[in-house]
Amino acid sequence: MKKSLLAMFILLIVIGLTSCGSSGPEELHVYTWSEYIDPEIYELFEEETGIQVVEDIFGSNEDLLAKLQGGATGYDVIVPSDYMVDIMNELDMLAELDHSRLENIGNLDPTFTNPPFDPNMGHCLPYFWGTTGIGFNWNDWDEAPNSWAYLFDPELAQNFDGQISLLDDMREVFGAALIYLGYSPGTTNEAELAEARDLVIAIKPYVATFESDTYEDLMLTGETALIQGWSGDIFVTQGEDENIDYIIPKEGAVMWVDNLCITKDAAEDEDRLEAAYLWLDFLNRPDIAAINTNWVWYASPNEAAEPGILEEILTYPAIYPDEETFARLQYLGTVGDATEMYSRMWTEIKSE
Ligand code: N2P
Repeated sequence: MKKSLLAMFILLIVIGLTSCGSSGPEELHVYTWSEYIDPEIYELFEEETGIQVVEDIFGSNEDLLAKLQGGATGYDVIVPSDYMVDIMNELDMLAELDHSRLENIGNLDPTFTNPPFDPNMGHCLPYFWGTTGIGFNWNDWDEAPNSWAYLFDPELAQNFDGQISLLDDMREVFGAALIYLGYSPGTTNEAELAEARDLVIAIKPYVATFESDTYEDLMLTGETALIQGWSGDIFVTQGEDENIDYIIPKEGAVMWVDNLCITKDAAEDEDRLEAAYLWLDFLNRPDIAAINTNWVWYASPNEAAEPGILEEILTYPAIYPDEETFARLQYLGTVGDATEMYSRMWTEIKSE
């Protein structure tokens, strides 16, 4: 009798321990851009999976890279842009994607499923894409400011003395200045880059701030009036003040694709990896991708989500550019060793 009681007791302990070990992931840590997801999606995901998403924010691809290279562990899913995926792949920082764990992968538009920076989505899934242009307020204009000259020509920029903001993003600021000068936004030519640097230094007296996270709020409060910014951020602001608008200047602009990637770090732990796959697949469910697009106002690479996306988003030429505009868009591209030159000249701008 005593023995069987003991056996039963041991059995109960064993059952208890096993069920504890297989309780699955409870948290998922994402490292992403500000205001880049409808917060409701975190709740829906938790309701369905029991996994709580913990979000941390970065302001530029370079900040993301520096944080990870500085030894930060614990991030499961990160959201680098095109050229940064390239860099991170080179540095072997991203887990390989097992497509068989992603039921919804077929919802993606084939235009985005074999990007040059990550052939056949070997490591990442496209999340959103958009452009980097000019935000302005119709109160100040009869015709939209359709040239980077309004920001980069000192004569014109001084009209907005103290009301200009530029992104706190080395590649984006150089990218816009280089496009204005007629060069490639991914130049590795020192003289061209120096010219772009001098251009930014010349207008710096009129720049209120270099900001990437809350810059659109400054536009709403009227602190800034002419800004370099990301399409969706500015369109969301327009919802609160209809005089705010966004334009892709005639010289052209940067286009980017941001991507959902699982870190190598997360791949070492099956619980974390499982949570990351569930998250990537959840975001690619057509209903969820549509909710998200309708909140962020960026273009979605999820084709199956289209029926759920607001008509005004799908037909907005600055979100889904027409062919003529598309032809003026350029990726930043990787610059290899020239990154150091960019960093040095960026510091020169900042410390001027
Ligand atoms: C969202 C920022 C979009 C990221 N606030 C641009 N790569």
